[in-house]
Amino acid sequence: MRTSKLGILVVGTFLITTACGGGDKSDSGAGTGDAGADGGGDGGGDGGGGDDDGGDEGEGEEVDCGSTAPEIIEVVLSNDGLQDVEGTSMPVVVATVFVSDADGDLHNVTAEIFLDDTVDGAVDTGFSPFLPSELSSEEPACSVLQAGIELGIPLSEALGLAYGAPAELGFIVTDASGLASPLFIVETCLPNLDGSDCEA
Ligand SMILES: [Ca+2]
Repeated sequence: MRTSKLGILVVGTFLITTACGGGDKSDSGAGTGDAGADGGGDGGGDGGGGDDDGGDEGEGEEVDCGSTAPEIIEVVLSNDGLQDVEGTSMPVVVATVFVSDADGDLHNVTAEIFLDDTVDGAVDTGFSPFLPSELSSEEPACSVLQAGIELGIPLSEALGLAYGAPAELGFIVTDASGLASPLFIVETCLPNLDGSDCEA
């Protein structure tokens, strides 16, 4: 799968994660959030290495949080100027992706980014020069209803981009159970090759 990618790595980090529904920090009377009662998610075996359930290498604990797909609420782009990416200087755009998911399984997410230089409200998701970015939060499984994810998008010259020209970026976030959000498209103008802002 995905062998045709150039394999540009997008560096992603969780900026914020919000548990306990309700958006802002209102006084959450119910649910103090210490997850005491959710039925043995992590199997309790703290006595030395009893890994007897074959083959799960830690990553990808199968926890069933629900079956809602995430939704991207907003994407904010900013020009990060010229950055050194694996030894090569190139313009980097930072995308901050705000996503929400009613079943709380944004504790592990995968973000995909697509790029299209035809500004027409559609972005082809059949190909991306960027590798999907997998992110894990520190929060307990099923507790992350909203997250802000920061993605550094390296605009390598090898991509043959039209620098300083209008473009569309498409984003898809996939939750811990593998459910993908609808494509979210942002119209932008790529920075110039020297990292300065597009003037269009
Ligand atoms: Ca979900």
